[in-house]
Amino acid sequence: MKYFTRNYTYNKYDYDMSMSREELEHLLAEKKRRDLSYSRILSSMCTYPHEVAVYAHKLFIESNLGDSGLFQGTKEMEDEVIRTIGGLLGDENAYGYITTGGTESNIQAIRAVRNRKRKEGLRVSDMNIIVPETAHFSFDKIADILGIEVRKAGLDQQLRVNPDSVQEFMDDGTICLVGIAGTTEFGQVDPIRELAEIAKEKNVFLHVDAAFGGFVIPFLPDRARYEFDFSLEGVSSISIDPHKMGMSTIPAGCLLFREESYLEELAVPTPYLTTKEQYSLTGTRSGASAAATFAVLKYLGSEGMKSIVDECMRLTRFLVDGAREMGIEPVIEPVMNVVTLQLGDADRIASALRAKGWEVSTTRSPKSLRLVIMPHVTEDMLRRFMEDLSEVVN
Ligand code: 0PR
Repeated sequence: MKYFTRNYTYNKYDYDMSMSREELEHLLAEKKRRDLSYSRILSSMCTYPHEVAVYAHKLFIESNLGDSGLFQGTKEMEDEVIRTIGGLLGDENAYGYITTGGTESNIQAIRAVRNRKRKEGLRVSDMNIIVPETAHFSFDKIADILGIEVRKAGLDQQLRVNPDSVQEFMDDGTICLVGIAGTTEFGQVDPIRELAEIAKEKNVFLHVDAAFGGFVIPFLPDRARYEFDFSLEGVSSISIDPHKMGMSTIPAGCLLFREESYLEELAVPTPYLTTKEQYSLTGTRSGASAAATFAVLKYLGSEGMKSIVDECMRLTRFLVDGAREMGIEPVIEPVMNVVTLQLGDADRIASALRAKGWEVSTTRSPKSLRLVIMPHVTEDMLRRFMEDLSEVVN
């Protein structure tokens, strides 16, 4: 609009004046330069989405699964994604939907059990769930939002939840146990089989948080060592995130229940929409990331996913071997592509590495330097990283 551009003075917070397309692109490019590039990031559980994910995302950019009757093609893709991921996790007849990520999936899983137990007559204020000490902070949000107590069970030497500690915390108010397949800080897998047995015996719901590990464990050569999915009878629900190791676009999580009735616990009537009820936490919901997830699964197939995990694991070992040559041991032998290095002064080393341009993180207990070897990490990147690491530790 000429009228505005004539008197235009650049003020980033002034929304009364419009900007020319050229000025806008310039401003966006400037902002983009302020973002970090993944080529220096060793702390994130996200990565560049796969190229086919970006293509599908753009193609379905306006699609809204919140009113899925309007977007039947997208809905078909979501249904197929649920079947495919269910199949990957030992039950292609699992029920669920594509969430915004691990946080929503965890909230919704616990909300479904809470609703069921409330119907059965238990008071919410008397309910508790038991999570490992290593649980993601989404469980602190759950305590707050759902108003139930979250108890944190202790760990064994390998930083897996200790089933005895879980049992000690259980009482008549325990509505759910949580196990983690791929802990945020250490990439460790809890003894899900043992938790599943306790859950079955005590008739308690078991939720498995596989937000990170769900797209890793099924593709590991020694996957049989890490039973975590619906093939264990006691497992009731699983969260698994396409926007982490699934290489989809953000936001894409996935929540699956073994029994449809738990999904129904989440339903609210939606009188003026094309569908009768809705079970997602958000109303309007990205169809684009559902399409992106569909695209990655179709295009890569399990062979393609396996080769991505293989490469991440090769680089994980490359990093651990390099660290050992410097006399640094990992906290646990990595199960998946998360490396934690024992360093007395991990915080100082992390800031020295940041000063050299590396984004790294540290763990709380035990304190260590934490590196996530996502698909954007290359051997060359790790060589340069290790040179800098050896400088800062010496
Ligand atoms: N469950 C587990 C085991 C997780 O690791 C995470 C996130 C969640 C649930 C929650 O998932 P959403 O963040 O999708 O809701 N773990 C990382 C974290 O919060 C995610 C992350 C991603 C961290 C990118 C840093 C980063 O740059 O620590």
